[in-house]
Amino acid sequence: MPTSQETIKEKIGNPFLVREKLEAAAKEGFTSLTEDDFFLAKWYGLYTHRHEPGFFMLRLKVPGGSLNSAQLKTIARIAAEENKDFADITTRQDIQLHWVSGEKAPAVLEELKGVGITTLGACGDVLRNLVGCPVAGVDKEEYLDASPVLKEAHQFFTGNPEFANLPRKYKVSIAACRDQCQQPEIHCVNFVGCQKLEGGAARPGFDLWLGGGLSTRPYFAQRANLFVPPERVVPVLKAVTEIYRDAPLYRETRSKARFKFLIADWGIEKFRGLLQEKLDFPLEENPSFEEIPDTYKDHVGVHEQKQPGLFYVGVPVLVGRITGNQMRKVADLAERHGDGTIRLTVRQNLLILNISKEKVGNVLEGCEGVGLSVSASPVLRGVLACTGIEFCKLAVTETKARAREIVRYLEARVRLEEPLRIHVTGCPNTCAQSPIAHIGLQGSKVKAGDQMIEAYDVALGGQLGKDRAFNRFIVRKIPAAEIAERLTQLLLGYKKLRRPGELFNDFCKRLGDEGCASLLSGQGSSG
Ligand code: SRM
Ligand code: SF4
Repeated sequence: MPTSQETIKEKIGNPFLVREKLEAAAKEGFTSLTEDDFFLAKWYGLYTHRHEPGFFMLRLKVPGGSLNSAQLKTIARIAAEENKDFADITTRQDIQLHWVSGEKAPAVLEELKGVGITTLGACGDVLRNLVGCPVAGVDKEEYLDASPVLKEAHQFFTGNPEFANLPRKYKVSIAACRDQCQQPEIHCVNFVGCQKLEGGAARPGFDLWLGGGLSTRPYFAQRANLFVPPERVVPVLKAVTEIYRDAPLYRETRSKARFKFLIADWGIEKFRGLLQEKLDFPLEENPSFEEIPDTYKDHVGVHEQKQPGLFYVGVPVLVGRITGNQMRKVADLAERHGDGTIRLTVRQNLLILNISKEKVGNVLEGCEGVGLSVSASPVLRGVLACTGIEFCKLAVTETKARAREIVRYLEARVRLEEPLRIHVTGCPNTCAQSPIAHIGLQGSKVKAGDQMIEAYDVALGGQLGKDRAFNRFIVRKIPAAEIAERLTQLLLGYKKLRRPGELFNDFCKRLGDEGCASLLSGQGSSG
């Protein structure tokens, strides 16, 4: 029995074809569209707002987070003149605009298309924005520059009718840095940079990881023990995607339709067998791949590129929200002092690339001048927040404003040496990737008198790399108004009780859940 969403998709065949209908409907402000049409509008990156009928969120696809200054200026113009003068950088290196009015949506889409930005397949049951390393091509240590492969995969899948109707959203990363900053542990399919050692020679390529995902039932991706050379990434990804697309079981229950469940049910060995059957070249084993420890990788600050004399500047953007003026300034700095190249990161930040040594100061000063200081505190650098109740129909709580408040509160009270990942997510869908945070805050509600008020469940100890672990819920339903103070108590306790050099997660493990809960309640830091 197909789900109702499957029936809607089947009715139209190729959901990308809904565009004509959307354009006609947009002329009268989308009033003729039905709920089914709005479901399909997601294939164009268009979502209705939680509170304001007639206004939309528009998700712009930015493959590998790679933008140029002309594109950022266009986004800034739209944000400033058509919307409410801001945009959000997302955890998949995209940009979301809110307050896009129904009438203006077609013109906005045309304008974006004019500068080479698509929204096609930014949402919907398709391959979502391809996540990559934001310093691909300039990173001194990378195994190879994965940008051409990522671009090829983006071009192959975007708008491709063969892949317009997958069982569910489908997330892929392709990156070849040594830090694995694309977080291959958490996406459905991942091409992870490596080198294969063969008779004393090292061949750069990718290790294939399958079946990661977060939300209410998180899974880490598993290594398939397969080496994929760059020229075979797209054929392998195509075959993997066909297997998922054509598995009927995963269309029966929407909540079980994600790729992670298929891998968990079938196992890697069975999947490898099916993959080999689809390919006309032999798959290669990858026995020499070594997992890396969890390193903090946010690209913030000034870094030397592999190109002699050139630098990139990583700019933290608090909770990913950036104003039209800030976007214009960043675009302008990138143009004047670099070559116009800008990259977005999965940590909701941005980078300006290709700056010569003598211009670095100008870029830092220019950013500072619009409130984008590069020398941010560890909590500001490490915070992520999803959209939350401001616009999101699934939200239980506020997120971005609350995260800002937490950052300011902590900055004034706790001095941390190293960055800390605090991820604030407004419901159990975990769009801010809360299960992998050092401190994950998940929106919930709690009874206060005869009212239900906003609260957060607090989870501690998430990490990536070879000792990967999802964080554990330690205390549930802390009233929202108390959360900043409770976190302050936890972190002051950490500072006081930690052993020399002890990292936050190791400290939490040593203290145990009860000890952490006691610190969170403000009672445990005296010893
Ligand atoms: Fe998400 C749904 C925002 C990354 C798991 N997500 C939504 C929607 C579209 C709400 C809706 O369906 O009505 C949110 C948009 C509200 C709005 O108005 O802005 C939304 N998700 C986001 C973003 C913008 C959060 C952010 O502030 O960065 C991220 C956009 C990424 C992008 O550019 O494509 C975003 N969402 C994620 C991630 C993290 C990731 O991809 O690395 C996850 C967890 C990883 C995963 O998918 O396993 C995630 N979003 C979900 C889910 C739960 C899916 C599931 O399998 O259970 C939903 C709900 C759904 O799909 O039914 C959801
Ligand atoms: Fe919305 Fe929940 Fe995702 Fe936050 S985690 S954007 S509240 S669906």
